[in-house]
Amino acid sequence: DRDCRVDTFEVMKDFNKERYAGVWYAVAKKDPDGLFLLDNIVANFKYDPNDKKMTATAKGRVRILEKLELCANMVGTFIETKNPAKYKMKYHGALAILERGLDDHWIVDTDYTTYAITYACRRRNFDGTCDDSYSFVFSRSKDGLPLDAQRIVRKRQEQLCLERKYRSVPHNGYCETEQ
Ligand code: FEN
Repeated sequence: DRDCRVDTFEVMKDFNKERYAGVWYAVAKKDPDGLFLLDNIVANFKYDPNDKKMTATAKGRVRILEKLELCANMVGTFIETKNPAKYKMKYHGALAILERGLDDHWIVDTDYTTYAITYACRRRNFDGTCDDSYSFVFSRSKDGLPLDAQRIVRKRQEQLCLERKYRSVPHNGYCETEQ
């Protein structure tokens, strides 16, 4: 049977931060409990070869105070662990009202040029399964993923025990104009 204990999830082998750098468009996401980025989510990963550190910025639409919409500019710094594909991500928003925190950030799979799937578990059950997770499917293209990549992603979503939990992430240019 399927094993949904977080520690048994396979992640990307020999993850290469240089090849991962650049722009990724979120095409689908599984939301955590509480506040989150709604749509128009674009991440830009950077790798500094001098300090060998990975950082990222992410934009996405959020709704604050029930009806105010804005484009959240988030900044993440990545702390390495023993597994090169499992990071701790420290993040905060450019505006103080935005959420800040420290999440797991696992690169579950990527081919670097087409797709990536990431996973974060914020809270675990006593049996080692996840009680509050989020996950992104990223594409190098705004237009979504080719069929062969979709097939791989679907398999990974099942392995994360998150099949049918994702929603697609619309891009209508909301966060492309400066606000
Ligand atoms: C990721 C890509 C790599 C960089 C970063 C990423 C994660 C970003 C996260 C953002 C969360 C934003 C929230 C915003 C917020 C993985 C995409 C950094 C996890 C939750 C509100 C909504 C309503 C309100 C206040 C704040 O703060 N939203 O009243």
